[in-house]
Parts: sequence; structure tokens; C-alpha cells
Amino acid sequence: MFIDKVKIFIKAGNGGNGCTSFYTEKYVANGGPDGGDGGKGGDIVFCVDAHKNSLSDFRFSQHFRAPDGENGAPKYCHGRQGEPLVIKVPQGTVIRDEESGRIVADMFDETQTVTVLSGGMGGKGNARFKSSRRQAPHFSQRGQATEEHAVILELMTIADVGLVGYPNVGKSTLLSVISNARPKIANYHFTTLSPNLGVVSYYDRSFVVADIPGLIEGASEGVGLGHDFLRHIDRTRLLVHVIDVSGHEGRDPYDDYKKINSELKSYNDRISHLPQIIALNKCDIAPEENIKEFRRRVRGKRIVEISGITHKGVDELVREIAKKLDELPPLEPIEYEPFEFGKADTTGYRIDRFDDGSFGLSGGFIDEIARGVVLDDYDSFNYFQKTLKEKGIIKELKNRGAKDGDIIRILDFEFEYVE
Ligand SMILES: Nc1nc2c(ncn2[C@@H]2O[C@H](COP(=O)(O)OP(=O)(O)OP(=O)(O)O)[C@@H](O)[C@H]2O)c(=O)[nH]1
Ligand SMILES: [Mg+2]
Repeated sequence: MFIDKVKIFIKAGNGGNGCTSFYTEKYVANGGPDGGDGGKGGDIVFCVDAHKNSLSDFRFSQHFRAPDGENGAPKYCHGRQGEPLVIKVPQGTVIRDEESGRIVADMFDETQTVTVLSGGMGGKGNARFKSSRRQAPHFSQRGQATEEHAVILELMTIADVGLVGYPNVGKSTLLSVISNARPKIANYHFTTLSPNLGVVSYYDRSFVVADIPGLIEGASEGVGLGHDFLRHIDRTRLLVHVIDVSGHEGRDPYDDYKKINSELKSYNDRISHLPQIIALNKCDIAPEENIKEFRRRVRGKRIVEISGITHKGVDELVREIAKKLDELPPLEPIEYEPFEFGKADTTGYRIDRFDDGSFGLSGGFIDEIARGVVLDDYDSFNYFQKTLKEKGIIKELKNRGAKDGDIIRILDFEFEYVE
């Protein structure tokens, strides 16, 4: 089963906790604090795997959690870092944040590697909180906890040329003749059910051609296989519009041409404005009159007469494609302003006044320092208050009318304000 769009859940590892411990040895009284730091949590990293061409691997595994950092230990032992969790995706995968819909990364290059989520920072051990005035800190910092995020992976194949046309007009046959690809070919509609890619060599260079399932009138409303596969030619630079000029299925070739173009138009502007080369296929069985008639009605366009069976005109078509590609700008990744996940705010804070006259402190800065301290430990609490003072929060509380004895609430803890 071909899958080109999936939702997965990713979570970087939590930071390990810092350790509170004191050096102990026989005959040594009051050894100093020696609690080590917690290790950083593992990152979530995406990388391109050139051997993959669909997102089918994600059908049964949708949850990806990088390992947590290990906790710190006595004797200044720092916790081990969590290993990064590497998620392999096919080239051309676009990663979006589900919540905002914004693009996190376009895995465009063959060797691209992107860290999408960073592991939580490890907490500091109590050894780090020792100072001339605080010889025996009885507290250490907890590791930073990370959040899970939902991301949408969408494969947008990277190819120079897209083959478009009605079902059964010979798109896959053409791909098999000009490239190394060996797609399924058969005399019925919708033989091709997922995109085929082929590399075409032309003298000293090569280009990639994508063959997608056939389009029919109403594809934009979901008829046939609908528009689902057009995303795989969304990035191409050039389209080859394959038309069965023999008319042996009873349709008018010119009608086909118009209808497909109008479907492309209703998909998106970029595709409908891509340069097109028209390949009039099945010339081996086409009445001369059909070809003349088509040429008469479609003037001023690049038209090549070919046959996927006898190979007539195929070399000329490849030459035309190569020539046109030379004139066109190279393939580029999607233009986007990269979205970065919760660069956790660690500096902001906010003060609220409650009905009962108490004050509430909240925000990233408060979370960050509260993470470090056991608020009901005296020593630790002093450290906390000192930090509030340094940041100017105590002064701000005073400006807001806090008086001695007022209650200040932080998370699930409260204390009295003292000037
Ligand atoms: N006579 C003749 N038959 C052709 C030519 N090209 C393809 N065919 C036949 O047309 C049928 C359809 O060919 P495919 O290449 O599978 O067509 P397609 O456009 O990929 O079809 P879908 O994948 O169903 O959209 C097959 O039976 C081919 O052998 C040609 O130039 N001349
Ligand atoms: Mg096909």
C-alpha cells in the first residue's frame, strides 16, 4: 500500500534530574555537596533515506520517543545523555506542525538531517549550588520535561518532469522507454496507482521523470483517483502532457487536452502555469487526420509525435525535454519560514492579583526556577527568593501593592510576602 501522508507523534527525551548528595567517607565530617548533573534528553532527528520512496513504514508505528537523560548521581557523576532518535523519511518529505499547519522542514536534499525537537536540559546537581554563603545546598534541579507534538509528514516527490494525461494514454510505457524505471503497464484505466520515478540519461546529464496515475474530468472533485497524486508533480519544472492521439477509446484528443488542463488549473496555479511539452502518443495507430486536426487546433505549442511502442519520436522528445530543462531554473526546496517547536520561554513572567488579595506568579521564568528548587526546603526557598529579587519580581510585587503578609502563589505552593 502506497502511503504519502501520515500523522506521527514525536517527543524528545526529558532531561535527567540533578542529584542532591553529600560526600561521605569514614572520618570525614560534613563532606561537601557532590551531586552530579542530569544528562540532556535525546533529540528527535529526521534524516533522508534515499532508498525509501513512500511513507508506508509509518503505517504501524506512529509514536517516536527519544530516550530521557539519566539522572545525576553522587560523587559528581553526571547522568548520561539520551541518544538522539533518528527518523528516516524519503527524500522530498515535508514535515509540518499539525497544530499550526506550518512547515518545520522540507527534506529536500539527499543527505539532509534536521533536528526537529531538542531534548530537555539536564537539571543541575547540588554541587553546582554551593557558594561561600551556602556550603550545603540541600536541593538540586529537576530535568526539563519535554512535550509531545503531532507532525504531519507529506511526501512531495522531487522530480524534474511530470507526466500527465488521461488513463491508458501510455504514460508508464513512455517512462519505461526513456528511463530505467519498469512500471506496470496494461491496457486498462488506472494501471498506475502510485507514482513511478525514472532517471533519464541524456549525454552527460540526467533528469528525473515522475509518472502519476491518470487524471480524468472531475478529478478535482475526487473522481477517479482525484487530485491526490498531483502533489508528486507539484515540485516539477516541466510537464509532459501525454495524449492518445489515436482516439481509439472514442474520445477526442483535443477534448482530453482541454480537460486535463482544466483539472490542473483547479489543482493549483503553479502546476497550471508550468511549461508543457505535448506528446501525441500512439502515432503508430493514429489516423494522420487526427494529428493534423490536433495541430490545427493547438497552435504555438511544443508538440512532439511519438509512439511508446515503435519508439518513433521518443529521442526527439527526450531532446526537447533536456533543452527545455536547461532553460528553466533548478529545483528548489519549498519557500517557507521554518517553524521551531516550543523554544520554551524561560524569561517571561506574569503577576496576577486574585479576589482574595493574594498574588499569583506564573510564566516561563517562574517555571524555570521552580524546576530547580524544592520550595519547602528552607535553603532552597531562600535561593528561590533571591532569584526573584534579582529579576526584579519582588520589586514589581511591591509596585503592585503587595504588603507584608500578603500571600504569593506559585504553582501549587504559597508563601508570605516579606519586605
Ligand atoms: N499502439 C500503441 N499502444 C500503446 C502506446 N503506448 C502505450 N500503449 C498501450 O496502451 C496501454 C496503456 O499503457 P500504459 O503505459 O499503462 O498507460 P498509462 O497512461 O500509464 O495508464 P494508467 O496508468 O492507467 O493511467 C498499454 O496496453 C500499452 O501497451 C503506443 O504508442 N502505441
Ligand atoms: Mg500508468
